[in-house]
Amino acid sequence: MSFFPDVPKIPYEGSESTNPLAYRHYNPDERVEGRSMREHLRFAVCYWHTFRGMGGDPFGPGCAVRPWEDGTDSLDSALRRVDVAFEFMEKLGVPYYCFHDRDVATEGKNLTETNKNLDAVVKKLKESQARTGIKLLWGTANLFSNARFVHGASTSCNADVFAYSAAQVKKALEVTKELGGENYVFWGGREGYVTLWNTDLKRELDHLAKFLHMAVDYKKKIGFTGPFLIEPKPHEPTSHQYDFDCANSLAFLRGYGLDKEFKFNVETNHATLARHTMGHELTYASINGMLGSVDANRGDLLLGWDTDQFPTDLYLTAQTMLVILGQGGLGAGGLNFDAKVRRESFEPVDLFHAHVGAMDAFAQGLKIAAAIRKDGLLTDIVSKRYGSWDSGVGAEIEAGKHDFSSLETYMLKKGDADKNVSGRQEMIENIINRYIR
Ligand code: XLS
Ligand code: NI
Ligand code: NI
Repeated sequence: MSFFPDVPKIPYEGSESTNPLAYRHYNPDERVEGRSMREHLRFAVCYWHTFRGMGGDPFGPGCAVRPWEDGTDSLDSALRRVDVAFEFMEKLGVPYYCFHDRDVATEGKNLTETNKNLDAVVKKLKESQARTGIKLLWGTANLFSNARFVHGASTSCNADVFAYSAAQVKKALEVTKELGGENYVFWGGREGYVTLWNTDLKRELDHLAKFLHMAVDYKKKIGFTGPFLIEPKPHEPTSHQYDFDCANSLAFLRGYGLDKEFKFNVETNHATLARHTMGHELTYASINGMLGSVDANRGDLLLGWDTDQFPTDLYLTAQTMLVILGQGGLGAGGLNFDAKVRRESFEPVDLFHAHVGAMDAFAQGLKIAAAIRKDGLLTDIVSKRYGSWDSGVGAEIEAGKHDFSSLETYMLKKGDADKNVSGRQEMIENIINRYIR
């Protein structure tokens, strides 16, 4: 039985194609900088938006047409969704997927029953992976939807909720390992606060760190070898989320002795919610050796929330791929489309249009980034801009040969600093435009 009878396997047809359900740039075996596009991009479909999203918003319930849904949250429908998901991913030709425990299986009336439901679906996921070759990029636990997490999970004022969360993440880790998941993600969810008047900030941060230390201990105990990834987000649903952005999260991890055990999963829309560009967040993570994976989406700059749109902007994808190529790839990480079709795009085929366009935008971004790197123009401009540090007093400062007194002597003798040169921003932007095609 087919759930998408009208959609064939998406072919690669080249840049001249006008077929909306064909790749114009994503040619998995095509080599760029000595590696296939498949290896560079490591695309993942996210289970929660693509197979659980119905298009609801604060003003109305979901109205997506999903003929395979029977309106229940039964185990039967969870198992049917696995078939939907794998048909979709096979047709797309995507190598990975990501999930939260509660996306794939429904909660039971207690933790024992909930774990049993999860095991039943995991069995089917495992079989489907073996049959199709599609793999799990990362797993995670939903510690935010159920009412018990109203005050947070590991940062809840209710110690029992901390305990429940520990049990849930323990299970999610086991399941991720069972499915050969290549990473495990921690997104803060409700780990933050809405008002400081009722919040013991220090105690909550201590608890968050304690929880992450326990997760690291358990990871080692069961021999899960994939990276642990923190996914920063500044707010939503809380007013202030503890993993605010990469810089803030790195300070937290270092402060609690956790920085060697974690990297980041950087999400575009979270970067912009923190009033950073994605380029900033990626670069900050990368220069600190912390860039592990990417939640590839985009926000709507006119709206102030996590709209999770599919990425189609070539400046964004090119800049993202520049940082990724610059650090020699994402290792075990990948590009996860943490993105949802608009409420107005309610037909099943829209799920294909969304992914095909986003994959193509990244494939094109990869080619653009590789062309920029090959010419070396941009790196030349930047290294020339810092040329004063390559010799003379600059090189001496970098080598630790100066202090305030010696620099005063130097400048008193010289009288004034050398003249500055232009930053040439407009010229550089024009150069970048030459590559965007
Ligand atoms: C929410 C997050 C979430 C994580 C996984 O804003 O992006 O979807 O990626 O928990
Ligand atoms: Ni995300
Ligand atoms: Ni998000």
